[in-house]
Amino acid sequence: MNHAAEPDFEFDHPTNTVVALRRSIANRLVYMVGKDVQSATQRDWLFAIFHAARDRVMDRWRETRRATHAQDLKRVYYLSMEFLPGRMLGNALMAVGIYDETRAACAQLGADFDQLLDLEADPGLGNGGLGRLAACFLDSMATLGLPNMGYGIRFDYGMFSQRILKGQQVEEPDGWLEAGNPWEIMRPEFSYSVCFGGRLDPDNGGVHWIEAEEVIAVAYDYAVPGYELGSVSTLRLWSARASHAINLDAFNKGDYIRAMEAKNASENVSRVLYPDDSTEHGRELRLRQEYFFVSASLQDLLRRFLRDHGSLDQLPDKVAIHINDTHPALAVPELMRLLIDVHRLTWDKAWSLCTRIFSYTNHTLMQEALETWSVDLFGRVLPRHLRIIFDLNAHFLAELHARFPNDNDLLRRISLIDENGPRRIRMAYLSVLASHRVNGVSALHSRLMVSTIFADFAQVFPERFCNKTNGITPRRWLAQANPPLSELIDARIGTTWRRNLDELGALRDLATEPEFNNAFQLAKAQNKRRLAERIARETGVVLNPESLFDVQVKRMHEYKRQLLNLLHVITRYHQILANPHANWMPRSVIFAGKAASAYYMAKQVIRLINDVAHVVNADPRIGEKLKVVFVPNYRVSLAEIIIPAADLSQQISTAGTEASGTGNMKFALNGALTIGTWDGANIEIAEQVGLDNMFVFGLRTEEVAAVRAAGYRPRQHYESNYDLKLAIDRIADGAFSPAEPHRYHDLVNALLDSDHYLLLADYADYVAAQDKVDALYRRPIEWARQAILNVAGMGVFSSDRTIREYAEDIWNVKPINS
Ligand code: 26V
Repeated sequence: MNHAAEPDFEFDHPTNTVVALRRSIANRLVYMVGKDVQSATQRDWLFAIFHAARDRVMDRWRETRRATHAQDLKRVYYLSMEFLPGRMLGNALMAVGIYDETRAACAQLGADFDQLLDLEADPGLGNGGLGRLAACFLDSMATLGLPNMGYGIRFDYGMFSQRILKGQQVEEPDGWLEAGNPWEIMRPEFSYSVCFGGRLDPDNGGVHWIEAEEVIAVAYDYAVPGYELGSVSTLRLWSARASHAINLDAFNKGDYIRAMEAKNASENVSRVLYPDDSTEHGRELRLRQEYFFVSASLQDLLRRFLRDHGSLDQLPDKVAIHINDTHPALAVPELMRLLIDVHRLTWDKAWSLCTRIFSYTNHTLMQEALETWSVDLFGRVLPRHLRIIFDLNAHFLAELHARFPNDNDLLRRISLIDENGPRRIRMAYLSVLASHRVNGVSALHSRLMVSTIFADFAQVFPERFCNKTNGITPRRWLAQANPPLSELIDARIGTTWRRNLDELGALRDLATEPEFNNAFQLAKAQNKRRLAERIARETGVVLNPESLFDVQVKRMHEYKRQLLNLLHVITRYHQILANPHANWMPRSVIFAGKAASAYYMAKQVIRLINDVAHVVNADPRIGEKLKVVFVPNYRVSLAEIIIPAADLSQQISTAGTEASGTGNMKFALNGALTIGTWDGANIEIAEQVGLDNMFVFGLRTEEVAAVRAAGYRPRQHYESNYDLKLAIDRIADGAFSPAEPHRYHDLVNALLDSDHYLLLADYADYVAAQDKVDALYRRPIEWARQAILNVAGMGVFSSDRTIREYAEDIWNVKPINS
């Protein structure tokens, strides 16, 4: 029934005054939550405010959908296994422009607004940079008014929450939905059947998929409000429900409990996020998750398209599908299946549509992180898709053979099926083959991409490959996370930098103006006090807010070299002990990050950081000259507190390994100086802010390759560098683990025998760069000047710039005309 057509269907559009907000919150508390001022818990208040805020997004949400439909605009569908949107309430209130008004309304109602904001669960539906990038992109697409929808999985349990027990990481489940979620809207009318297993029917040419198990995907929608409600996008997450067909059989036989077990098993598909940012080979549930959300998303977008358009010919004019890393690459065979088996298109027609619709972003060059699936497993779970991939490969290799008749090795190398050993499907190759554009995420990464993992494809399809340097949303990462600095900037250059970040360039002229320079230092000091209080509360470690805050926060990975940072910490400790009365610049070294639960080396590094922190922080000879702390459970909401408080940003991956990094951008935007290698987007940051305003050190990509080619011997560095040898010897002899002296035996041996990421080769230059950091920090005005120049140079790293480039060069989509 279409209520909107009925003459008496009237409703009140909410207004945004403090009085109106106060009434809305009270109404929502009474009529939605079912409480009143006397009985309301903190959570009740939070929900009431949430609903009042959502009411103010609804009109624009409906209007966005109506206008996209009425203008028949091309849409982007952003397929991603991971989204890390962060808390939604503060962001929504700022997008609507009622943050201060809502705080005032709460004060009048006697509710503590700031405390309530901190109560919201932080949706951890991702591992790290890749998921957070997807969230920044949705924010930018909404702000720019680009018609789009994000598709992903509504995991019941997101990224594990991390506790530190006796110095070690302990993982605990993150039941972020357990207390209910006031922002999501269940849309059971959008439910789709997704099938697994079964077999192909030989009687029907072997292409009919029969006897499969069925799971139902149910849509849950999240409004993504753009800044000043530019438009409101939708993030649609799929949750698995058992199909009734499964249960009925057992139920009818009287076995209710068995029926319920089957129900649970099939709903497991959306139960939990894989907490590995590496690919887990051969994990069937992961394959099912990928197919589950891709199939539901494609059925949903085809339904929407066919509702509005007669013929599938127009599909590429109205639909762009983006594959965020290879996790959604099953979209390729799934779209082929839907077009051929369901919509009865010919193979050639279907393939020609696919290659105009798909685009793909590669996010890592690490061999071990490139997704492949065993042909055996794949064939058991998705027999029809395996057949499609084989047929695709046959077509592709036949064409190639015609183009390069004498190069049989090329065919072997480039095949979608890796035949070295038990056969595996190469998902990255499948993604490249189907996409009209393939991009890397920084200039260096994109260059390396076409010279290494996709070198053969770059020969065959040179026009497909391009670069789209990552970006971050200034709304969350400056306006929301850093009120003191935002207010300062607003007062001097106005407020429109939030949607045009290049305006920060105007701060260059203020860098040496004493009043601004000083106010900038005060803003940083305020953020440092806020962080110090938080760290004291959570860990008991008391930091001096006047010390240099030296920060490395990111996933724990050997290639990110948290251990190199720690080697410098140990060296500094020894140097202070050797020379206690020298004029040391006090430093607080802050770490945070999760290790994949099965990643032994990464977990050892966490433990060593905590052991070193324990020894250093308790040493009375050190006092405030050096403090070390590991802050547990790094996540978006913690990043929003840590990043604005940093003086120094550590971006120290081995050159050629960090595809881009986005934390590096967040720190610089918040006025930290970077100590970093010539890697990922660090290089482009240096180009924008100037090499003089950054501490660059270490081997470059080509030098890393040369050192390895010449037969790298880490022991040479160990033996010839006194400080380095001392640091490693102390780890090895149990100085930081006296109860268990050999605790770090494996770590030390890995360093001395192989040191795959060249920590020892970069150590001396890193320590020298750290000495320059101290020297500059002794000159606070000069330090602040350089930090301001960093902020001023960050315009290009707005995700708005990134998304405009995707829209023009990849998706060919235009904004809503409003
Ligand atoms: C996984 C693994 C697993 C095995 C060991 C090495 C390794 C390295 C990276 C990964 C992550 C794969 C995908 C990913 O999250 N990439 C990240 O994407 C960000 C957004 O583009 C980018 O800023 C990060 O540099 C990149 O690591």
